[in-house]
Amino acid sequence: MVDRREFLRLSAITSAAALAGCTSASDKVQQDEPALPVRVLNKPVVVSTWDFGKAANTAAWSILAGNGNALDAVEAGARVPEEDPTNQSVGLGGRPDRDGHVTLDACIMDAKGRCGSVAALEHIVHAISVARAVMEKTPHVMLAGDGALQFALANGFQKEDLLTGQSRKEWEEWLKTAHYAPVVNIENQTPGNSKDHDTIGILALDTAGDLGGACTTSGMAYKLHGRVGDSPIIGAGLFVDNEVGGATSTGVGEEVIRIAGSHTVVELMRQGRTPEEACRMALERSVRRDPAYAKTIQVGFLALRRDGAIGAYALQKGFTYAVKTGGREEVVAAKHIF
Ligand code: SD4
Repeated sequence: MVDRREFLRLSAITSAAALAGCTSASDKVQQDEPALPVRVLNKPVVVSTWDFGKAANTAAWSILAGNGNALDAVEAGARVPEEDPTNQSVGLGGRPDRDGHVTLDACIMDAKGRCGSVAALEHIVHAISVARAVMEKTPHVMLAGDGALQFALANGFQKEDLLTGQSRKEWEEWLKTAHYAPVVNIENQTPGNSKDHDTIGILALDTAGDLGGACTTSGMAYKLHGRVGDSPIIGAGLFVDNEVGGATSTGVGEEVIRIAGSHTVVELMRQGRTPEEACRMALERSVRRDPAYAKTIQVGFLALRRDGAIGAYALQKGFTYAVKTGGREEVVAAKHIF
């Protein structure tokens, strides 16, 4: 309950703020003074999770550099690992579930807050483009399983076998010792080895100042059939708010869903946190929630603020992200909590 004195005090603050004209959310972001050093980049800029994000950034850059829009750029970027059969956690060549099905999760979001998503989609290489078609051609946000496949086929996508010889071989090897429960943390088997963590989350800021984001994965290897991770869930694996910034995640999706990860990162940036602080503070929620569990899993967040500032943080060592802008192209190792 607000007493009369407190009410008058709040009213005075509100009127002073109104007189000063400082009510716009975008103004707040522009006025933010980062507490931690952040890289302030020129537009356009694209950032992606993991080392292989570099190739994705190159594809996205070819669109951004020609004044193309962020949505087209992130889709083009996400398609690169999707069609790479040597990448075993995204698209073609992805590791299957415990029953041998390669099932893909993907989502995409644009500057207007429009979004589309597919979950547990089989047989289609470019899940990200199906997600975009859901956004643009249906009144829905998310299609799952066979319905997503039927929608893709009806929209001209080709049906393909996504299980490559290498992924089949590894899965058959895994089956020799597999218990009924999926190996939840298989991605963390060799800490520090980035090849074991391969969801791509990609965020771009175009020359018009608009943001876009995409996230695509074959999910946790040897998961239960039907398992859906964070990557196709708007607010978990990806969130974009043009007034603030965008965020995306990689790692154990169950934990990212529990803390509504990417949305949490964006909301922390809205409150004035730098991208790096926002990523770290979101992870600290997981640590407070279950410290012992948090020590055993990997989760990484990557964020791009609407002014081009970027930041990332992970629970464990080994999370990297790729940055590309006019004068700069590099892969950066994220800070980590443990
Ligand atoms: C998932 N977040 O399906 C994904 C997997 C991942 O690095 O990001 N791996 O839970």
